[in-house]
Amino acid sequence: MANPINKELAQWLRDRRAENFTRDEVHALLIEHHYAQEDAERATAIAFDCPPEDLESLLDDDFQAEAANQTATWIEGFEPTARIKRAETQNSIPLDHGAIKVVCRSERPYVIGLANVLTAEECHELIEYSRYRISRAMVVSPIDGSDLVDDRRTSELVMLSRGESPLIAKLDERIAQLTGIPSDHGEGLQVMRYGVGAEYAPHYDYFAMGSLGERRHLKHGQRVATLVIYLNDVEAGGETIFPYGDLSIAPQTGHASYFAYTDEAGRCDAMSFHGGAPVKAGEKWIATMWIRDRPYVAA
Ligand SMILES: O=C(O)CCC(=O)C(=O)O
Repeated sequence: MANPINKELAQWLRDRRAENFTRDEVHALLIEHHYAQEDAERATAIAFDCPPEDLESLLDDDFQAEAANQTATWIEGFEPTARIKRAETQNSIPLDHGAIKVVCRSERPYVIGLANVLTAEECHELIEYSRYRISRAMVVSPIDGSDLVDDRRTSELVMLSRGESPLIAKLDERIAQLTGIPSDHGEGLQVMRYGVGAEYAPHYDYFAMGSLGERRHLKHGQRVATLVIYLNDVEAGGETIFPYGDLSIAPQTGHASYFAYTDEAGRCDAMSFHGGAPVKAGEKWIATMWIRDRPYVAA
């Protein structure tokens, strides 16, 4: 997810608009001031495509203070850190299909590598269930929160509903047992295929309050954790990477990476920045579950 637009930048954009700078001039100035291409495009779009009141809202001190202290809220009884306590002290977690094994742990970013989250048969079944339903993956538009095709996410995917088939219902329940978070906090499994060269460039899974588009998604709750389940072995590439933690996890059938990104106060951890590295040979299938801080009802 995108970085917030701070107050100074919002002010500068508003001033340039008031002085009748063109879109191209604003973009060129941002590049001249060493903004990354993608950030310059987003800022230009906010200045020229959003309703003026959206840009104005970024100038509000209370809003900026809230955005700087990015937090998730949670319902009573819910543990905002979303840590898997058992996986910190045990190497094996017995569940309905056998035992899930812990293969690696990182404290910050908080990542747990797991094996046997799904059996090889379940992985195969999930791929075949999804194969003919996938289409180009999208990202959340930072401008209005809608779905957007973006070169930073070049996989194909299908979004499954919670409990939509006996297999999916079983997996939803297994994930809830593993994480300790009720299955209705899950957004539903997304099954994704990456061909050679496809990737998901590093990003945050939590929503940034300072992003006009992402802010709209926060009314359905903040994301607190992600489970990425690998459904096949990938010949080369396709690791899940955590650039700030200098950590990468190679896909293996039935394995998973679990990462959680909120602390006791619900603050989101920028160290959770992560991505799916380009596939170099073969193809990569994964099933991702994004988990919210409260029961999730799709928009
Ligand atoms: O493809 C991967 O390994 C990572 C997927 C990912 O970043 C996500 O689903 O948020």
